[in-house]
Amino acid sequence: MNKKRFFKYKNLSLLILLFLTACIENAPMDSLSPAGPYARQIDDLFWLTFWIAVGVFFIVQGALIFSVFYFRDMPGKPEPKQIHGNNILELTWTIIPILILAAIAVPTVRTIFDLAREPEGALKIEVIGHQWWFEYKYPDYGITTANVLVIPADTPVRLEMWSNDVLHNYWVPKLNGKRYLVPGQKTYLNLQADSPDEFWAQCGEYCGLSHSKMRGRVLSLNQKDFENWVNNQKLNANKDLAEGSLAEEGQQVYLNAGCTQCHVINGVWDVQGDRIAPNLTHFANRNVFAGAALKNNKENLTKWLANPAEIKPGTFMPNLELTEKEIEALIAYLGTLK
Ligand code: HEC
Ligand SMILES: [Cu+2]
Repeated sequence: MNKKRFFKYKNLSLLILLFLTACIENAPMDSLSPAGPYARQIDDLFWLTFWIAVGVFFIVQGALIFSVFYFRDMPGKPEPKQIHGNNILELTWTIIPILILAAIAVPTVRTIFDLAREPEGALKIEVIGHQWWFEYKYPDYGITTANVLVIPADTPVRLEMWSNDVLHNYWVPKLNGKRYLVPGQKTYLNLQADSPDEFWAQCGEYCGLSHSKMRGRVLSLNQKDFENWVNNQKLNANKDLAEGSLAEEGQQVYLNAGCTQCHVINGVWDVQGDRIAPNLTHFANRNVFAGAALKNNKENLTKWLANPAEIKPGTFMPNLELTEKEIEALIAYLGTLK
């Protein structure tokens, strides 16, 4: 095969590969497999519109192909009758699309209003966007957490959202559409998951260097597990670590290396008011960190504490020039924050 042809085929196969990625099963960001009533409402509307569009496509293309063949020029065939300026035809193909659009508008507007309404008996959770992670507050329980939004399954949740810095956008494809997080203004979004499961979230608005790493998880738990989770989150962090243990050493590093300037661990370093970094009180309970860009394990934490900006360019967590030993101790300490 000559070089030029090879590249042509390579591009084509890349394109096909790209299309095939859309067919992955159980893709976590698939908005076509809704897992709750709000996402399902959107999905229903999508399919209704889609099938109407498919109908229009085949009728229009059919008429086009028919005309091309039926009226094609042939020896001895007279010119077909010209219909330019035919009032009845012009009116027909203007009125039919108007009727189709009007028919689609009714369920569309109804869905928009349905999705915006505050559901009865909803759990209220605040979502605050930061460059580049999501913070969650439960005003009814006095809980502050980050990255993993924990909700009760089969229960409506009302998110009240804003941004701490620039525009962000909260998107959990399997649970609802996108909604902006705006500095100085509140926006609202309803979520509900049918059953206990884990969902992926992503910031949907370009918000700076590490926008692509501003992700999240939504964990829906059954009622009992959710209550246990709430009760555990309300507790302060355990302060009584075994004397001389690596974790205790890590706590000392935490208190002395400047971490407390930005982070809060309830009961260990209580500060009133907001901090610019994720609350770490129950850090070990979360399976991801740094805007869900990383799985919460020793290897990733080592990389993160050694040089955060290498993982998330532009991050506001500085490189604190920690020694290997300090990092090891810190990780042991973070592991006690259940
Ligand atoms: C100047 C502020 C600042 C200081 C000081 C700081 N951090 Fe951070 N830290 C942040 C910010 C901001 C994030 C969130 C970064 C992101 O996800 O983009 C973060 C994230 C983290 C995370 C991940 C938390 C999560 O749930 O995503 C851990 C763990 C962490 N920091 C530990 C530490 C430790 C330990 C120290 C002290 C050695 C420290 N940080 C010092 C600002 C700071
Ligand atoms: Cu963002």
